[in-house]
Amino acid sequence: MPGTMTVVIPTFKERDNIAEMAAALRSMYPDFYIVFMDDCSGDGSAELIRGLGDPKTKFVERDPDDRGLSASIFQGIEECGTDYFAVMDCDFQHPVEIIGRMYGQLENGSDLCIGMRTDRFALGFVRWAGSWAFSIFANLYLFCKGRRTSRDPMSGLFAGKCSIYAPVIREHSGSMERRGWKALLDLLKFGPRGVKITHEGYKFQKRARGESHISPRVVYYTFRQCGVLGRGFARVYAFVKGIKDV
Ligand SMILES: Nc1nc2c(ncn2[C@@H]2O[C@H](COP(=O)(O)OP(=O)(O)OP(=O)(O)O)[C@@H](O)[C@H]2O)c(=O)[nH]1
Ligand SMILES: [Mg+2]
Repeated sequence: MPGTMTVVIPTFKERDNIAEMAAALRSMYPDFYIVFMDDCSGDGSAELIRGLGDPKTKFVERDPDDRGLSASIFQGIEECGTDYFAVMDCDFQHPVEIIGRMYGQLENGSDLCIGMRTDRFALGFVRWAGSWAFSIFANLYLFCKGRRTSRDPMSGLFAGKCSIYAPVIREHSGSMERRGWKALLDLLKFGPRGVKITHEGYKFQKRARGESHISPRVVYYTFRQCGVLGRGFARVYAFVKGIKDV
């Protein structure tokens, strides 16, 4: 896949959103590649996408032994083969228009462009507070490690240069939290320090259709990404919530 951008979309049981997402991206970005990285949904999403007959839109059924939201994203970035990648959710919480703005930033010399949520409070107090606290904790960890921080290190919307981040994933895959949800945090943690990072603000929407897959495990895996202290918190959290590490 030469040139331009691949939009990498991790999916799990997104049948109600997936065809509309493919259509929205295609009408706005005729030249971009789209790849849905699916974790054994078995809900008919594959047939919907293959039925479109669009040679630039792929549906990848992932290895059931390597399941995980971050693992799906890492595989998508490693395999896409275009100059740039963008990662976004399939439930329309991320506005499709922002992909073009992030592409513009990469074309203007940015190495990593992070979608920054400007209205996290819209998701309710508990998730706002959790996201805020995790962002501070993660940035402190990145800072202490001498890594680049971000105004939204918990974001699931970001774009970057494959030539920089595909090798980072290849080299550090074994140390990354592949079953976790915060792929960006691992890219900041293991990525080079001297890169140009930019941010694009956006309003976080409510999920369009279908059900959220968020669970206490997200908190557990995110803690595990934040060093010795984070892993300690993860153990306590897992004990309190009765989470067994599988
Ligand atoms: N490949 C893969 N994708 C997943 C997995 N879990 C969730 N996803 C996808 O990741 C994206 C984000 O998941 P959501 O369930 O929307 O989680 P969220 O946006 O953090 O939470 P909400 O705000 O409640 O929607 C969606 O496109 C999901 O389909 C998984 O285990 N594997
Ligand atoms: Mg969502």
